Amino acid sequence: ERIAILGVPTEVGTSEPGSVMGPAALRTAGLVRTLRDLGHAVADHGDVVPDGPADAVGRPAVAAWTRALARRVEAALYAGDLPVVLGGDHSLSLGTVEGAMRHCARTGRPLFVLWLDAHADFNTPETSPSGNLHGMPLAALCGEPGLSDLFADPGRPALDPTRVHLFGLRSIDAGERALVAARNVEVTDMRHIDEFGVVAPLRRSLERVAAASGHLHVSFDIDFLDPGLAPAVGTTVPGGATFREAHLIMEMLHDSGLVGSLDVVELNPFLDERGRSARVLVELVASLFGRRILDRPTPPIAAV
Ligand code: DIR
Ligand code: MN
Ligand code: MN
Ligand code: MN
Repeated sequence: ERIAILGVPTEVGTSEPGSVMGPAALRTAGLVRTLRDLGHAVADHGDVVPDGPADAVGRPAVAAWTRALARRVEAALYAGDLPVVLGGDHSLSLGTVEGAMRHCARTGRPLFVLWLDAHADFNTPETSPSGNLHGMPLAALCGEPGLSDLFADPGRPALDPTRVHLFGLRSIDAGERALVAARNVEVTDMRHIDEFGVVAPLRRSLERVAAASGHLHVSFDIDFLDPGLAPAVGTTVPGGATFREAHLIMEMLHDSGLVGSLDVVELNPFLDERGRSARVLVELVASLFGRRILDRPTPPIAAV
């Protein structure tokens, strides 16, 4: 695999400072070296520079990152690279997904999004209790009103919410709960994982992507993981995924061969314990890119 690393040191979408250091911490924890050791051709393209004034705040600042990142992601995909975007708060996924959508519009492949997160990130300015834009990217991407100024192209087509899979959900605000249901977003919440495990819901999703020859974008918010495992995030929620659950998800994603782009977001190294969370993320990304315990033939999706 040819992998293009893009750092996005932004925290303009959140009120808790520190995730601006996320890309540096992931590099320090050995992400690039680890992927190279797995045999991939990895190019670290450094950090993206926002397309606008460096001291912008609020929505214009988010839009400046979206414009810059969408261009870089689209270019990487066009070049045949698999972009791995290091955050930075989750508002950056506006840019990754806008870039991936432009690429998919060219190739004719449908875009599917797997959103690994404790939260739904489906608030609008009307429903958001915090006003933080990292709680709104999916609503914006799916075309909810009042958010089009965050994109490079305000007239862009919306992401199909029925091709979005929220996975690991355990904190949702009242307004966004109603919206997620009304838009038919696919949801695997923590209770479902407790009852049935991660394999059944993920396999169903992967089969759907495979049947449609889709591009799968994976957006990995570190708060998907249990805070005991990965404490370095501003909005921890108890009862998250274990290492074993997350590890199995990553291995299934690798075996599927369907992942076309990846975000790793919301790592806040200022809240970490001696790099522990950053190292856990590197381990999990390594599994997504083919690290395995024993060599075995890649099982077909249906047999995973
Ligand atoms: C909350 C928290 N739903 C909000 N969202 C977070 O502010 O909209 N998303 N932390 O990752
Ligand atoms: Mn979250
Ligand atoms: Mn967040
Ligand atoms: Mn999130």
